Amino acid sequence: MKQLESVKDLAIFGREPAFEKPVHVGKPNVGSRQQLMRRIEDLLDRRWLTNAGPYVIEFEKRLAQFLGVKHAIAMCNATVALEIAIRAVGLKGEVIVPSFTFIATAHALQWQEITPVFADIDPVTHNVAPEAVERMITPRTSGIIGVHVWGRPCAVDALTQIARKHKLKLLFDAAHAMACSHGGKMIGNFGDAEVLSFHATKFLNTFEGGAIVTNDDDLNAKVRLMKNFGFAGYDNVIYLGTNGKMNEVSAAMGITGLESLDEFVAVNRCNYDCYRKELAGIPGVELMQYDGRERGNYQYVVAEIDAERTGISRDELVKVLHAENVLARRYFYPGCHRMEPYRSLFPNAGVLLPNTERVASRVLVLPTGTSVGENEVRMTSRIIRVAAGAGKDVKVKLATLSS
Ligand code: T4K
Repeated sequence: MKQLESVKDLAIFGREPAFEKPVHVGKPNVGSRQQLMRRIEDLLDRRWLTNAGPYVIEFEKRLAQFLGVKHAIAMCNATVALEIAIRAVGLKGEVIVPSFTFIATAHALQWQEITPVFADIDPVTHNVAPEAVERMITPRTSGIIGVHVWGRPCAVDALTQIARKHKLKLLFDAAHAMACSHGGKMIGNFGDAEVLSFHATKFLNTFEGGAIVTNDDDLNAKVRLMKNFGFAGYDNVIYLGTNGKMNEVSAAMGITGLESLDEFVAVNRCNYDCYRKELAGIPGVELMQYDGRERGNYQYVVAEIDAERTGISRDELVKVLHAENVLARRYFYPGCHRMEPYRSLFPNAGVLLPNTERVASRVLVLPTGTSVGENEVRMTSRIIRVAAGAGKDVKVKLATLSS
């Protein structure tokens, strides 16, 4: 392991980087290779590769069982799943969403010419603030999409009440929240429907994939039609649909991953606890907390950097980490409202989003997952401690490097 005693040992001062190869946020969790390969051989032998094959059916069944939800509909990715869920529940006009989310949440609406109206977040939970949501309701509002950012449940109960009171549809973007609970109940059981992502970087992955989960029988039937072009049988299309199907290789990966969920959580939890210990007491570096009373997947290790106390900004710290080959990320910088087409459509949106802007400028997502171990966590933490402890020197050095 690289010796890192003082600021001069950092790679930005010309020393060798801490890691030869990049250490990523979001390196995929992979379950038993043997089981996966056996399943892939099996599906090749069967020559049934997609279109509601046996593995997709099994994956949906196991997923629904795991979440304690009536229906799980596997999809090609969470963005298409969101688009389908939005259409299936009949959203139109305006829909209230946080801006502090991955761009897909907003795009899934705008793609269908529905206006995403951005509501501000709670600065502590990073999730959309119910009072901000209520303030944004207009006669054109048809629904709310809450996002369980970092897998921490958003204000599910308050949002449910607001939706009931104003007769609005309620969806949850649960892309981060596979295997997480709220009030002891698994995420997946709330609102009209919830959408999970199984993208490669997610806690459970199917290479690319997603699912709509719901307890509503009618919605289930509608979504199943919609994700398969509206086919109700051979030669019989009874609805407007698209292609949202999951393929068999993805489902095989999903089933295999489901069998290793406990192991994934254990590794993530261990990394998180190690970061907690290693980052403790650094002024201006605050690690996000998980509620120990709920189930969590610990897939995101999120630090907030207070530039006034560390002497360097989050962005400067990112440069220091990248020079060491630690590819920490600035999710969800700069916020959807500062990306196109929203930046042009709503140039002044930021005025109503002060917490979003502040959090987006401070958040740093650190590497974890099953390909990250104690060495990477301890070294990453050490780099942060050394850099934050000598903020002024780092700032000056970075300025000379960029001039
Ligand atoms: N809603 C929310 C709240 C979401 O966060 C997302 C996706 C969605 C909806 C939409 O879900 P999907 O339609 O994708 O199912 C990544 C993911 O691509 C994206 O799925 C995810 N959120 C978002 C938070 O992160 P990028 O632009 O950061 O991806 P990229 O390619 O930079 O990868 C991230 C890191 O992971 C890199 O450091 C490299 C590493 N990586 C990535 C892949 C794909 C690997 O090590 N191996 C890999 O195979 O968006």
